[in-house]
Amino acid sequence: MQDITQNIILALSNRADAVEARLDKLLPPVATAEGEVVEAMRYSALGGGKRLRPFLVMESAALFDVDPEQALQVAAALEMVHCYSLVHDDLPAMDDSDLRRGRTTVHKKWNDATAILAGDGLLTEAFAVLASAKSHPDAEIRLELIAELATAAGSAGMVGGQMIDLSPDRSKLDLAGITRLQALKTGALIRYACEAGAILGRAQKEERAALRLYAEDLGLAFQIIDDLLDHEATPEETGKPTGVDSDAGKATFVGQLGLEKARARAEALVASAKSRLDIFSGKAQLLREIATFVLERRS
Ligand code: GRG
Repeated sequence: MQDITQNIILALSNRADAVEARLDKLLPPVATAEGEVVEAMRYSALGGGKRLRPFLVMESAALFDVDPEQALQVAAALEMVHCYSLVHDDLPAMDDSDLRRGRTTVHKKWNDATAILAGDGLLTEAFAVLASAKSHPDAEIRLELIAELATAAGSAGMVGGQMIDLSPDRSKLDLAGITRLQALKTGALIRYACEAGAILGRAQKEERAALRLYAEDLGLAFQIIDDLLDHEATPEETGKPTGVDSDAGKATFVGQLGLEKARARAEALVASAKSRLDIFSGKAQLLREIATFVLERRS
């Protein structure tokens, strides 16, 4: 067991507060008839979540001394895409879940149509947030941020991974198949989070490659821990139903490797993730510590 320091808890909480305030500003309530969908968007985007992806954007950007305001804008856009994916994932046609971040899911609080529209709104408007000059004064950088997020969220990334996850052959996946599915479904946005910092900071090729490798190791470790929590944690801890994947007969890392080996694999991945950051020396300390947090998290 590795120790999570107070330092990382505090840093994560500070960044989360900044993201919350930025999302609140980006998604103001609307008093006219369409205001209901904005309420649903605000409900899903505000007041919850670890804000891990925004943290990764802000800390990878800090490696290159990027203006924190720019990093925050990109972090908020990415969190909007993540929140959209959670709202849609909870729908009856997908995971059919009543609980998310310890609260009633959007389709249960409103209805399916509103949840679909709230997700659509968050996804679409995330790109407007990136297109704003607040993300970066250089339009070429903004274009790269937009293009990379579209790829990470689309069929070559998260949407593709979700499709495989829902396919009838899902239960037959072997370890390589599960690894690929998760690299797309969960890994693509985590990778984007780290590369966004490199894009904002006009990083050297080898610096961006190091962040990509860090993100790939971290994303896989994150997913293995998610599988472990599905077995070991309570809904009170995770804020969502547990035992879901095992009950649905899905092939998971835990199912393939067993609890002990899955844990060992996640530990090895986190150690590898940290070693990818060697070229940044002391500047990457919080990125190393967040990797330990991912390993030890209970939610
Ligand atoms: C609907 C296109 C579409 C995709 C859905 C991300 C996703 C794909 C589904 C979420 C389901 C799930 C439990 C995935 C496992 C890993 C994961 C992404 C967990 C949720 O992310 P956290 O733990 O959540 O970072 P918080 O609430 O902390 O933001």
